[in-house]
Amino acid sequence: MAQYVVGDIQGCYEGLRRLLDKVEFDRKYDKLWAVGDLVARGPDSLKTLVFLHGLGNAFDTVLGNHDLHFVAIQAGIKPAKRSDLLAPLLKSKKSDELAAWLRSKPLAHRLDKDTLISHAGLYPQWSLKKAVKLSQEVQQQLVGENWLALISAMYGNSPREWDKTLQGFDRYRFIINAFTRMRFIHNQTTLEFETKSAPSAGSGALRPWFNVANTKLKKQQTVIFGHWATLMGQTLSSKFIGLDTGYVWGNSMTLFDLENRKKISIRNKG
Ligand SMILES: [Mn+2]
Repeated sequence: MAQYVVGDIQGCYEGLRRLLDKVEFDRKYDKLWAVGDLVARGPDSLKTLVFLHGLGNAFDTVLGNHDLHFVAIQAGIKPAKRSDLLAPLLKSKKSDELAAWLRSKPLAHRLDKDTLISHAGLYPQWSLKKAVKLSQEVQQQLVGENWLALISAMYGNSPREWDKTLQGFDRYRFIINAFTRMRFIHNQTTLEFETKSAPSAGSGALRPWFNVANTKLKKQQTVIFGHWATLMGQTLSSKFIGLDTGYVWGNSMTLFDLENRKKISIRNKG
């Protein structure tokens, strides 16, 4: 039985299938996790979701910003952007069921004692245990009767700093932003959403989240994440495993084999 984590798929069904074929993925024996952003920007979001949903227990995912945004569009809270290429998914009869399925997923998940996956990474003040607890707080809301209010309230950049006394939508918005949109951190604690480029230096006031010291993270622990295509998986640390290698932008899609800790990629032949 092999266990894999795949990077951002973003509706690139054909690439996903080629990557799974390359490792001879067998849904009877193997398990696939995704780091989120299953949909949007690529050509086949509907086919991708139908396929992944159809894998049943052989597949699971954490939520990415594009997955949550699809849930918001599907619920009528946000208008669809043409560049997201979501029209066939939104028109499909399966759209309700697929959105509800995504909504039931966590923001962060511990694959084992020492391995966390989330879409954007781990906020430097949180332990793996804390991350899962905060993810569960939001997940409870997303499957509860007030989910629509939360989906409406999740947009926005503030608060930018974690404070354990945060409550209600401010608390949930920070947790969602940290797990799905984080890249750079300003002055050790402040989420910065404006910069999307790759980090040019690991010092100064603006650092990638994984270059901010996390005293709660144990030596043997690793964080697997996606979201940051311009990184191309380069964190310069074996503790932080970046899997978004920008297939949707013409680069490659990457799968991480949890057993041998190796990355396998395929190129977008565009
Ligand atoms: Mn993303």
